[in-house]
Amino acid sequence: MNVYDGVIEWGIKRARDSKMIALGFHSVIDGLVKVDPQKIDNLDVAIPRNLSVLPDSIKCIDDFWKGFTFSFVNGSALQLMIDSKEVYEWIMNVFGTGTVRLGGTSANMAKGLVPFPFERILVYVYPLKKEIATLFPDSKNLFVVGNDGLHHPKDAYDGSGIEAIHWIFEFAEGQSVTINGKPYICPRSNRFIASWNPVNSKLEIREPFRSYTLDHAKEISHFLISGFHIMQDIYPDGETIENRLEDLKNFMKEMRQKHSQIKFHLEFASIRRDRVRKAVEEKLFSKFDSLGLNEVELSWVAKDMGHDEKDVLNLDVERISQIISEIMKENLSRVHFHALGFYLLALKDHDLESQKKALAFAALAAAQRAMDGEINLERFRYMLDIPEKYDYKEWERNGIHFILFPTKVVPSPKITVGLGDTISSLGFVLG
Ligand code: 8BR
Repeated sequence: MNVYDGVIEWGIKRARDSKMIALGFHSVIDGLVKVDPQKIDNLDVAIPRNLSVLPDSIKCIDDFWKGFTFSFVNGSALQLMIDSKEVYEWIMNVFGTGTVRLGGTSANMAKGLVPFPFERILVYVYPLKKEIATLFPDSKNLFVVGNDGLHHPKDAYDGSGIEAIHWIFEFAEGQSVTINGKPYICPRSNRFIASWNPVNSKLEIREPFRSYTLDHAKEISHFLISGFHIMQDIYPDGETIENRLEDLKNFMKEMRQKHSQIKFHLEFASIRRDRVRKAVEEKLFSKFDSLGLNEVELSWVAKDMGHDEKDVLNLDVERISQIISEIMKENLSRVHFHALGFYLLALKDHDLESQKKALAFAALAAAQRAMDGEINLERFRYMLDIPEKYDYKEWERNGIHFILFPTKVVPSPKITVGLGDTISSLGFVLG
């Protein structure tokens, strides 16, 4: 039997039977800037050739250009946080906001889930200003917590302004910039992301969201948490990443006390700061039920554990499954690894049939979204004709069940941003 048989109808029914799904704590405005090299004068900057010489955040304008030229010259994607208000204001003056669109893991997940008949998708947005609220789709099953209960973001915003923005500087293969008097050609279309988000960098769970979710914990079946990649080692007021994660752990504990069946998923994303990443790995992994990550993210986790990151980047499934088994402690009973062409799912004590179908549904959604740019359930069935490149496999090791699930890959995708969020969120909530 084909692993995709009957999956579309199954997924729709499963979504219909759902309860409330909560998404926190990372919704933001993305500002898309298509870089025009003609407008960039000669840059006087030492081009960082590898990651180790890059600043781990942007503290001055020179750091901004270092990140920019690294991405441009090497053709590799990079995200850096902006730590200085002066740099934020400087970018705003020079580039403006660019074309704004909804971004951030939680908002991306919301966008990917609302087209399906889930009853209620609750998303955390702070600060909820007009600019971000109006970017959310007009879906009847999408909610934020307002001062008097649940509303669509457009019916609940409070004032206007942009307090957080993630700039995405896109450049195309073949573009040229002059650096230290010499021309450099961009080898591969790519992007450099510079994020300004001091209001959310502590991953605070603010009111009224906090009280609402605690009061309604019993109605929430799934809670997906992300936004760790914008956190800091030490904050200006002396608080540390470890203190901040303790606060999150306490919140989760309180939620579990009110609703023991609630399931928490951690979406990893690219956490560049070593101390933040290690704190998430050591303090949080074992407190979550489920974890989602891609090959680059798992390669960092592997490196932190003392393993060779290349095994992961080379998609050595045997090594990847060993590494995943090592992180599955305490609550963590599900790890969903996604790469181009296959997912690897590691499970302890789960209903395998629904987990497999959930992966298939997620794969169809990702392929359709890649092809058309937006989810359209009507077009899922066309994805069924795309042949898979891997063979389905299932095996067990040390009490962990592994599923290597072949996915559908669209030859010339319209978009690839946010696909990981779609894959992880659908796989988790439907599974
Ligand atoms: P991240 O957002 O975490 O990087 O995940 C991206 C995922 O999108 C990949 O792991 C892959 O599964 C999926 N994907 C990409 Br990239 N291109 C795709 C394509 N052309 N068709 C289907 N899925 C794709």
